[in-house]
Amino acid sequence: MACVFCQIAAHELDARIVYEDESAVAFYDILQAAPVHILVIPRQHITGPLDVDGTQEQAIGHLIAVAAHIARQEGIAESGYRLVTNQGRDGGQSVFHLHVHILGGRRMSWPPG
Ligand code: DGP
Repeated sequence: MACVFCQIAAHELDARIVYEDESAVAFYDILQAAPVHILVIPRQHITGPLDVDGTQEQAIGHLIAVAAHIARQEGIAESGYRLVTNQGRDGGQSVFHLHVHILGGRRMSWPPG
């Protein structure tokens, strides 16, 4: 079966998409861990941060820029937000298509659990 995030990017699976361009898509996480919890993904299927190579650096940097755009759009730029990318079992990764979580709308604690 195709990757669930590839399916969302292709509009084959429903999601609350808040941003998209030629290389990135952003949509609300189905498990809301904060009042604003949005995932930014590259359209290209990359399994996780461990699989990023030199040719993809610009696309990965773009995800951070998209996150800043979305933070302004969603009204959390001033209050602040957290970006999280999980890798593998100990990182807590559950979907194996690279994604950046944008978490905001409440004060985040540190260290994360
Ligand atoms: P991670 O654990 O870092 O791999 O985060 C994956 C996130 O993806 C998790 O918070 C739940 C979310 N997720 C999983 N399946 C779907 C889905 O079908 N739609 C949406 N919107 N989010 C999903």
